[in-house]
Amino acid sequence: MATMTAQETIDDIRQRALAQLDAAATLDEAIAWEREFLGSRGEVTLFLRGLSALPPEERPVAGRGGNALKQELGAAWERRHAELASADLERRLADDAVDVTLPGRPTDLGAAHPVSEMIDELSEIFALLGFQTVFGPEVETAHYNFDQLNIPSEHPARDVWDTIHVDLPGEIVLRTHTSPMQARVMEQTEPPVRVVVPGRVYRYEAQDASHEWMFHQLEGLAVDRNITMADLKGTLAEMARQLFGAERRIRFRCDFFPFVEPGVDFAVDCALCSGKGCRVCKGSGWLEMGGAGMVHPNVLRAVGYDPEVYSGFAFGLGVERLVMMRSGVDDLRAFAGNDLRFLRQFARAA
Ligand code: YSA
Repeated sequence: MATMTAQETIDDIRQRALAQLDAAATLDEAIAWEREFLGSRGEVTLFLRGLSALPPEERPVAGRGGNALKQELGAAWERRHAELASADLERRLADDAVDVTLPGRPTDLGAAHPVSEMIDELSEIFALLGFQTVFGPEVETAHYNFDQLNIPSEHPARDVWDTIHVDLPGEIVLRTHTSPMQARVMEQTEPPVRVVVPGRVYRYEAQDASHEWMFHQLEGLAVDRNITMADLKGTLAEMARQLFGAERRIRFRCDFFPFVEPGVDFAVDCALCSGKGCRVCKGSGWLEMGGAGMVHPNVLRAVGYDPEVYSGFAFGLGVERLVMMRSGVDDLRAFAGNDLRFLRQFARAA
């Protein structure tokens, strides 16, 4: 085959290059085309590099023609590349388009734990009765957990509390009740005092349908001149009326706590069996909600209050038990059991 002249070579490259560029359907193909013809080892580049090997009389024409071809193909590539890039963008926009008219996907919403909800509700009820909500430490000294509550170290009542001790210098415990906050609050406040103290408490205790080793209490304390047992009964009766409704029965019976005189236990009739007797109320028809009483003069004296001038009442309610009686939960262990099926029943609709 006869060798082509420089002009023929240029025409041949132009023809193939333009046809191939026309046929490039994607950006990738256009980029490969540019490498093939205009890249550092592309056909046009190699042609221009080979000019020195041509006979001298052909060089000027071949040089001009080659450079013109390079510019022409470069411009053609810019156009085609822009066309394909814009088509590519259109396609991606169409593919990724969001249909804003579609209904949204529902999100899993969290909800407050039923015990937290009960604490909030109790705080509101007691706020309307003039009580302020305060919080105290869960890791507590034996001084506040026992001594300030008229339970000295040799007192037999100290054994009752199934205490979990913390391995720290001094006698440090996980508080067994919220009552240590009584002394902490009174030490910081002049009477009158009216506080409620919700929070976790811990006891080394066997678990059953109405007992956990970690549970919540809500302590109440009111100290002023002329506070009587009638104030205590009226306050707890009003709380029960607001929580459970007027038809539920409540009961006060004598009980002993070293930090009250006299002391009572406070119960409501069992919601699970309507007072007939079941495993939760242990057949009695009543479930104890808390202990209460008139603050012992020794407790008032220990914080510098004069028991001849001031008197007060206090109570400690079991929060899980209040939820059980209100919502018909028959096993207290469910509250810390982490079963979402149980917890979801309490989630309010958003
Ligand atoms: C008594 C007199 C006062 O002036 C002030 C407070 C008190 C209450 C006292 N500090 C106390 O802790 N009494 S208690 O041991 O009887 O517990 C109070 C309530 O906590 C119980 O009535 C019960 O509702 C709940 N409770 C007790 N042990 C529990 C429990 N709830 C779940 N699991 C346990 N293991």
